[in-house]
Amino acid sequence: IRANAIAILTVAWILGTFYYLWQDNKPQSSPSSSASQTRGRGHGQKVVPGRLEIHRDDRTIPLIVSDLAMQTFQGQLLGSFDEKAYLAAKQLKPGDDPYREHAFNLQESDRLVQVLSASLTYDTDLPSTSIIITFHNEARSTLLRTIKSVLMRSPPSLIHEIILIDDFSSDPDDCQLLAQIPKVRCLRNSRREGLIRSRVRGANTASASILTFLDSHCEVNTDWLQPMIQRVKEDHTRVVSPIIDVISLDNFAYLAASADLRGGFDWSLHFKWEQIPIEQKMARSDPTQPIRTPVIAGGIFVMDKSWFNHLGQYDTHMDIWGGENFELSFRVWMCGGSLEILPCSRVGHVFRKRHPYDFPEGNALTYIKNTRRAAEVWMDEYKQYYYSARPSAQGKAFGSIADRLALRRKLNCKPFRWYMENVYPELRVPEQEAVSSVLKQGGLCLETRGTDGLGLAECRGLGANRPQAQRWELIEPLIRQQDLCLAISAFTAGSKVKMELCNTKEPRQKWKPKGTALQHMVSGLCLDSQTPAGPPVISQCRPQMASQSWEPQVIT
Ligand code: UD2
Ligand code: MN
Repeated sequence: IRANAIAILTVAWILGTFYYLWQDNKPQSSPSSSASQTRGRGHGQKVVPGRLEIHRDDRTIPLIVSDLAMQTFQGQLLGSFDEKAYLAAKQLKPGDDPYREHAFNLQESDRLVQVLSASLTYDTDLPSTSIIITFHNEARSTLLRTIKSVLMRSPPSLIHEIILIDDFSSDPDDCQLLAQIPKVRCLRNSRREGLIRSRVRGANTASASILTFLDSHCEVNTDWLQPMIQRVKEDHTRVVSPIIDVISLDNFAYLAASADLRGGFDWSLHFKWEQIPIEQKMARSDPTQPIRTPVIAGGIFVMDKSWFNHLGQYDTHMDIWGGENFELSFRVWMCGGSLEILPCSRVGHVFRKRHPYDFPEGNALTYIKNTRRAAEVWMDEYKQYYYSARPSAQGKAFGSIADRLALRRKLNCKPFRWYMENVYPELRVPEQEAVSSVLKQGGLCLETRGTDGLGLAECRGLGANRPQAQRWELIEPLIRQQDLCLAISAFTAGSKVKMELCNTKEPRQKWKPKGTALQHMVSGLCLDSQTPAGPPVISQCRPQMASQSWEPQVIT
């Protein structure tokens, strides 16, 4: 079987290579610029002039790339705003390192921002939105690209306003000058606040009923907005995100991201993209269906304004950057809403490898403060896993969380356990440290005999002198002794209980405590010693029955 599989894979690989080469050599249907030739190579994408297509199974998803053609849109969309002068004032000087200031290639961004192309479709049914963009020392060309793409690729009737929050950037003109563009408003913080308080400030002055948050270095794609507003209009408790495509930090090429990803995290509260679980993937009959996501990346989402306010906006004691996406995501799910990614909506974003700005309190301390607040307010007993994954968080200051706890009570939100069971069951709880104990019944102890036998016997030894045969590890759902586990032999009352090799997936080995009894999870029957000499069995659970009472006593 293995040899066959290898042969099949080899043939498939060779065929794939030939297909790829053939595709590459195929004559293009019309002449293409050298820029569009080099864009989007790799990642299974094929470049056709002016279009970037991703081929997935049976479907082709066309994407409009940013440098389609030069177009003059200034007259219609940017009003009297002098784009060239705005950019020229901050353009890279010859000889400057283009990556130094912003951690991406400024030269390419400057060059390409002027060639965004327009493609507008209209849908007049939907409510309009306030776009909120906060920034701190963003490059002018990326900031302008974000605004231009919004104005050019959204039905004008849906854009109520674009609110820029200048988070105390060095040059107030970066923001101020942009206010000449129709619909654009500029608010400047009088001190550095960070993205969380800045977004709240933006939301508080927004006058549309729907809020749309964007980072300051995005390029929205065609028809990005309508699918998101539609979902929120249908149910105001939905918080929706687009697929976030990648804008190369080197050449600003627009690269399509996989449509099979959702947001996840590990216990250190580190965000990561992960594959949709296989069962959910199989259940998706239509690739345009929304993808439920445990968390959102944080920067790009649409939310009903009254729902945003009802749920307590953001935790404004979080500083600068980081962690607010977990806090918002837990809150939305646990307090009656939902989070989804809409595959029909795509927005490009420049993902960077480092922060190009400073953190007044330091990057690590700020991230710890913010995530610690999220963990303390929302994660209940699960916060212990956060602390074991991030031991440095212990003892670090995180301020008062009284108002956020009050909010959680007021909104009557569900426990984190509910979130774990219903929203993110794929997040595994770290294996608990094994604690040895004896299982005591009266003066007797449960012990193993021979290879798979069991019985009650006088408790022997104390502390470290307890015999191995009487030491048990209760790691839900298993009751184990080294690599052997307590298992029922059949699911009916009276069936004998024995020892066998542990397997967490084996239903016969799953137990849970029920008062002082130990209940077998699937049959619902309880561990019963029946006759002290013979092997224990499972029988109908009867509280207070002496033969069903097992008191675990930790061996110290
Ligand atoms: C991601 C999110 C970002 C945010 C962050 C966690 C996306 C695409 N981006 O990080 O929105 O949720 O995770 O906090 O999902 N900014 C300020 N003031 C500051 C620092 C940053 O206004 O003091 C602005 C910054 O100019 C940018 C936005 O906040 O527009 C996000 O910052 P980033 O781009 O450095 O974050 P990113 O994309 O790495
Ligand atoms: Mn960003």
